[in-house]
Amino acid sequence: MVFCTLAILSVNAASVPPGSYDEIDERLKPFGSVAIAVPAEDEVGQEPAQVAQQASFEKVGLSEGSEHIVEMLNSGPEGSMVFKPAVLKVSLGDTVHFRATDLAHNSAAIEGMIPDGAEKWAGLLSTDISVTLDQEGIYVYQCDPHLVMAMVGVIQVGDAVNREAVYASAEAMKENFAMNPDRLINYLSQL
Ligand SMILES: [Cu+2]
Repeated sequence: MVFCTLAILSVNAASVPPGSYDEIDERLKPFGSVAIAVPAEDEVGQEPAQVAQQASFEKVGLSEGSEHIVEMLNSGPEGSMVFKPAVLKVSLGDTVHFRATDLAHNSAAIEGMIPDGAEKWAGLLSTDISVTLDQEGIYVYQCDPHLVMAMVGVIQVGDAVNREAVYASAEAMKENFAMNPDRLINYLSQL
């Protein structure tokens, strides 16, 4: 039993940062403290998750012009069922044209994830819809039939005045995504 635990620790030791070797050596010295050394495995295991949360994404620039096109697609650079571009930065008063390039998609603003006072939109399936954005802030929208696959998109108009509220909602929304649970957070990171 004791030998078994020690073997696992020595394997882990090969993959931890140099600074951690001393700690593990220290814990392995007295035979009686093997049980104390076990939590170190948990600490090592948590590192990749923490790194992933801090991962940064390339920011998108302000889109030129006052009219912008977002295509509704079955597949794109980020996987299947996507808006393209899924992350857009525009100016106050600009218009976004959602194009039904592929069928069986729509664009619908998500309640609570658009700026205060902004008008919600809800496009029909397989139908183009144009939306004029006349309130500053972040707008998050979805494709109704593919929400479970995280078919969502984000648009920032002017300053992200509702950033905190949108991020809080985005965390809560992960439960709705059976696939691509981090897609929305990744999109928001690009604003
Ligand atoms: Cu869709």
